Amino acid sequence: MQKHDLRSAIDSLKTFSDELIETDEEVSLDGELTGVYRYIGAWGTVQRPTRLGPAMIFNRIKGHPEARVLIGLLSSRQRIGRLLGIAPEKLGWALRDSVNNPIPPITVESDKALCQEVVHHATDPSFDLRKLVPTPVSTARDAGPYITLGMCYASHPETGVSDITIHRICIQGRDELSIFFSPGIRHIAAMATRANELGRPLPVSISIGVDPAIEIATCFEPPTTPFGYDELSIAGALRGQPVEMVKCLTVGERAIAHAEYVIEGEIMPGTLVQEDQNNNSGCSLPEFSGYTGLAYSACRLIKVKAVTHRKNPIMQTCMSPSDEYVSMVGIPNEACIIDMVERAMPGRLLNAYSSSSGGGEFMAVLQFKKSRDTDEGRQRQAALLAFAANAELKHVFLVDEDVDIFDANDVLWAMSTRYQGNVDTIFIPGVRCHPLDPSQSPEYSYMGYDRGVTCKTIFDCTVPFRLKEQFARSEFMEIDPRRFAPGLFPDEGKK
Ligand SMILES: [Mn+2]
Repeated sequence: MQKHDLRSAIDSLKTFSDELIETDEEVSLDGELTGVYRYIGAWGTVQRPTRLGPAMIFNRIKGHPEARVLIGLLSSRQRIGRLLGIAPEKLGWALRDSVNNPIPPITVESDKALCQEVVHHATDPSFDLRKLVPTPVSTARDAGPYITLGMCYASHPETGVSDITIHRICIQGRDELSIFFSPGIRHIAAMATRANELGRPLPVSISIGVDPAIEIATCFEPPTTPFGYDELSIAGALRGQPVEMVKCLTVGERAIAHAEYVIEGEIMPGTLVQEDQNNNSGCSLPEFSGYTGLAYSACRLIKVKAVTHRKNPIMQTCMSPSDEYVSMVGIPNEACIIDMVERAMPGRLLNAYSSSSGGGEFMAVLQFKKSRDTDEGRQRQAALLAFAANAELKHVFLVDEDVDIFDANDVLWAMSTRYQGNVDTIFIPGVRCHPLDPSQSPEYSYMGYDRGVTCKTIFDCTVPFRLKEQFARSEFMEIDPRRFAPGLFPDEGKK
């Protein structure tokens, strides 16, 4: 089934019995919706107990009679595979191919853009983001309602090159948003900085509720997608057709034409916002690390000019510590690692997994095949390349071809029987990584490192090539089990 927007993606999920549930029970956006979904299908680094489960649509939202809210669309690797028509274990490879064969977005006329079916201008005195966009507050400590799946699109004020990225966006007032740019390498941040130097606002569109190919492509980072690479071209390649965009009505930028909601606005020069200015909670929201982030004192301010949306819009949201974030960030990270290692040493890396345990960022499992004695040690070179591909990677686990990298038990089995701590651990201390891991802090390290500086570590759980024969797993007779238990294997093809 061809997916071109959120609704066609939802329809395609309805053809599976286990991927989507709906409820007509009224739900509050004030912590209740996320509290429910934690038990339904959040997974990832979310507080236990939680589970891997279906996506969920809430049909009745307290205070928002017109809207529905979808959560967890991408909160399962199997579901993403089904949405994109790709085997779940091959997603990293498919994304890597898409990066190398980009299809740029195109612009369609306004009358073909479903996102502009209904238009609200901020000049209208009754305009209020808090009423127009049903945005969850995920916990009582949050700074406010957060738009967690807003595709921010902006262009450089001088060169005109465009970029799309998901940022942490908090509703601050009737027509004001704060946007958090993590310090360093973010491309829209660089555009906003240049516009600020020129004393100009930077037009930005925030598209919410889009084709899932767009949501995953949006999460690519440099060096795989350097400054000037429009990540929407990756979505075009994944879909085999260009993403359709439309000119915004009130600012000089484009938005995703079939989005459920589009917020049009400008990142203002010379204005910084305290993220928790409305409640002084000191917190932002639960982050992918599984911990709540600190409120940032110097967010940029977006002055909103308009909200446009489809008729009966579907708000889409995610919980940052859920498997939705793991997949959206982790699968592009896998593509980056695969691309880097394949360029350097083709044919040896069998697969890569940015695991749930690390929130898709901190931990990767690399499956490496040693075929000759000169491959010994090359697996560690592959780990170094993985660190180069993803600056926020902290731990690399190296395993052999007979280990299931998606099964944490199997990876820890390899660590239990193919790893000696003093022989197979490689420390790379004092490298800048990610401040959202609380162990990457000056208080934690006796070395006195800055926040976000860490010891990157390689855990080499591969068998030394010369000892390979001594490490063969016990083999069982190869049998087709379906004859004996047909009900247990309904969907699996013959091996
Ligand atoms: Mn970029």
